[in-house]
Amino acid sequence: MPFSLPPLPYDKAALEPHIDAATMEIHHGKHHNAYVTNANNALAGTKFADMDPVAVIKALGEIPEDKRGPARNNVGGHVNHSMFWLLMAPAGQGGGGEPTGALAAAITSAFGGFAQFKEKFQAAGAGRFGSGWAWLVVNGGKLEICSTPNQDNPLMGKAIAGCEGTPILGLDVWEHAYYLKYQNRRPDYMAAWWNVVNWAKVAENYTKAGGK
Ligand code: MN3
Repeated sequence: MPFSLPPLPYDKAALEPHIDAATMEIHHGKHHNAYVTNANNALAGTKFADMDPVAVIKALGEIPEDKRGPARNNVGGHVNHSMFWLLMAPAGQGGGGEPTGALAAAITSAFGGFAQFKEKFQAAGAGRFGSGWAWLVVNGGKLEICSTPNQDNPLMGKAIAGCEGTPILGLDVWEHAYYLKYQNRRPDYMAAWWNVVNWAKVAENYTKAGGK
């Protein structure tokens, strides 16, 4: 099966006013869709075309050199965005609030508290020059914050992405994720985004990633 665009798990207007409907429509229907199309074109005729996209980005080194760059950008973009949509939910209906249980305890242990965690995570996003992502990862069972350029993902490994681990939360800080509503104000977008973070999904990711 070639890569395919997953449907949004909510209406494109469901994250208003924090993330506007026009941004969601273009981000999902145009940007994410283009990563899917380009990923399929890049890997057509190779064994990687039918693999799980997460497995592909973990095995970039095995991809023929002429296809590796397009795979890194486009399969990376597909994986990152497929995760991103699931990490959000309408405010007050699964979105926003604070983590609970083991994840909350791990965040307090690693960063000193939820407020300190948010501050550090936003700093990672604000400090990413140009386009990229901020991540909360489980690395060796412990929580860490990092950022990657472009469509790199920590699963690509430290040598490629500059950080490593299993991402459990990710924030897209490409201008296409916020420019229509927030223009150049990336910090305002990041601050509003907490209102739609789906902490139940992050907790599920934390458990699957072997967080302890
Ligand atoms: Mn994006």
